[in-house]
Parts: sequence; C-alpha cells; structure tokens
Amino acid sequence: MSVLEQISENLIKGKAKEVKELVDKAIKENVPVVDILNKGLLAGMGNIGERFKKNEVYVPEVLIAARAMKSGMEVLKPLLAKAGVKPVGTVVMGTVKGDLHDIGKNLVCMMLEGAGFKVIDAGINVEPEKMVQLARENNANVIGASALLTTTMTNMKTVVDSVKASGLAGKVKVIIGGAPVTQAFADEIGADGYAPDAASAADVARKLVG
Ligand code: B1M
Repeated sequence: MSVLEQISENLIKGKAKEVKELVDKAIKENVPVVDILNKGLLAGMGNIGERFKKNEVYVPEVLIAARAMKSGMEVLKPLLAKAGVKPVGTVVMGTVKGDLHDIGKNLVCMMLEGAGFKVIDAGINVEPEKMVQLARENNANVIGASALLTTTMTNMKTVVDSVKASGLAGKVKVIIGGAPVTQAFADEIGADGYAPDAASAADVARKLVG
C-alpha cells in the first residue's frame, strides 16, 4: 500500500497519531504536498462523507475521522501555503439567529474542510448581517446557514434577503440545511442550495463554486 493510501486508510479509521506520522513520512519521501492533500487526506474524508450519506457510518465516526484529518492538516498547512495551494472556496458557516444547536453545523464545517474549503465558523445564534459582514471580509463564495427549530428556520429567509440587500447576491451563494429544512423551503425563500446532510452540503458547495 502506498503512503497516500495508508494516510487515507488511517484517516477513515480515525487514527490521528498515525495520520500525522504518515503525512510526515510522505513529506520526507518528497511526495508532492498537493497529492498528500488530495490523494491522502481529502480522499479519506471523501470516503467517510459518502458512507455517512448512505448511513454506513454515523456522527461519532465522522467526528473521529475529522480529528484525524485535522492532525494531518496541522503538518501540511504551512507547506500548502508555501506551495501556493489555494482552498477550493471560502464558506461562512453559522447557525441562524435564535438557534443554539451546533452539532450539525459543526459536522457541515468538517465536511466542507474535508472537501478543501476554507471555513469561517460564525458560531451559533448568528445575526444575518454578521454572516454577510464575514462573507464580505473574507471574500467568501458561500454562506451556509443551519437551523434546527421550526421557529428559527424562518431566519434563513433573512439571511437570503440580507445577501440580496448587500449587493453580494450572485457572488455569494446561500446554502441551507438542518432537520426541519427541505428543498421546497429552500426554493420558497430563494436560497441557492439545500442539503439534507453534512456530506451533501460539501457536494452542493462544490457545485455552486464551480
Ligand atoms: Co433541541 N430541539 N432544543 N437541543 N434538540 C430539537 C431540534 C427537537 C427536534 C427536539 C424535539 O422536540 N424532539 C426540538 C425542535 C422542535 C421543532 O422546532 N420542531 C428542539 C427544541 C424544541 C429545543 C428547545 C426549544 C428546548 C427547550 O429549551 N424547550 C431548545 C432551543 C434552544 C435554542 O436553540 N434556542 C433546545 C435546546 C437543545 C440543547 C441545547 C439541549 C441541545 C443542543 C446542543 C448543541 O447543539 N450543542 C439540543 C439537542 C441536542 C437536540 C436534539 C436532541 C439533537 C440535535 C442534533 O444535534 N442532532 C434534537 C432532536 C433530534 O434531532 N433528534 C433537538 C444531530 C445532528 C448531527 O443533526 O443538527 O439535524 P442535525 O444536522 C444534520 C442535518 O440536519 C444536516 O447535516 C447534519 C448531519 O448530517 N445539516 C445541514 C445541519 N445543518 C446543515 C446546514 C447545511 C446542510 C445540512 O447547509 C448549510
């Protein structure tokens, strides 16, 4: 098994220490950093994402794999910056105003990072204007909004409206999701995308940034 396959395999199993050591080994063997990222770390995280969508693995496995990816990224990040490797896009991600649920939102952040995005985590109970401000400051392509309550999902429309009012519509796409949210609701409020789970959120974001 090549060192890249070993990175991917160990990440899938959530072995953070081994992933870090293998990334170190790959660097010493002069494997290009882009390959370590794409064919090692992101390949492993992509595998977990696909299996999560099919309910073959669950939230704990995703969290453990994401931790393993982070340990590999710690070693790789400075080298990627040096090599001029850019993220595939930037996403501002937050749970909407009035809503304190963050487990799903955190999973979406991890899947986005696992798909090569830079993620600005705006946190919970986020004012729509704050999301827009962060998107502007960070030159983001996407705002991701999560809601778990039927009473707060209406605030997703405020996010869409705030993006329109800011003049960033078209440049910044809005993706929504969370247990009570549906594609029909996304269409109704004029969101650019909807995803039923964290792995699909990364797929939708990738499609929207081209
Ligand atoms: Co809350 N809560 N809660 N809660 N809570 C629910 C959501 C509820 C369904 C429970 C119930 O009554 N059966 C209910 C909502 C009812 C409704 O609106 N119809 C509810 C309620 C009522 C409340 C309070 C009002 C309770 C009270 O105080 N009376 C209160 C509200 C607080 C507030 O937000 N203002 C409240 C509080 C809490 C806790 C703080 C105790 C805790 C949150 C802890 C935390 O997040 N740090 C909590 C929890 C844990 C839950 C349940 C049990 C679990 C939610 C969860 O984390 N799921 C939940 C019941 C349930 O769902 N079984 C419940 C796991 C998570 C991985 O799933 O977030 O759906 P989820 O994310 C998924 C997808 O939805 C999707 O991807 C994720 C993974 O695939 N996704 C996106 C999420 N965001 C996305 C964004 C995207 C795309 C996909 O694009 C950007």
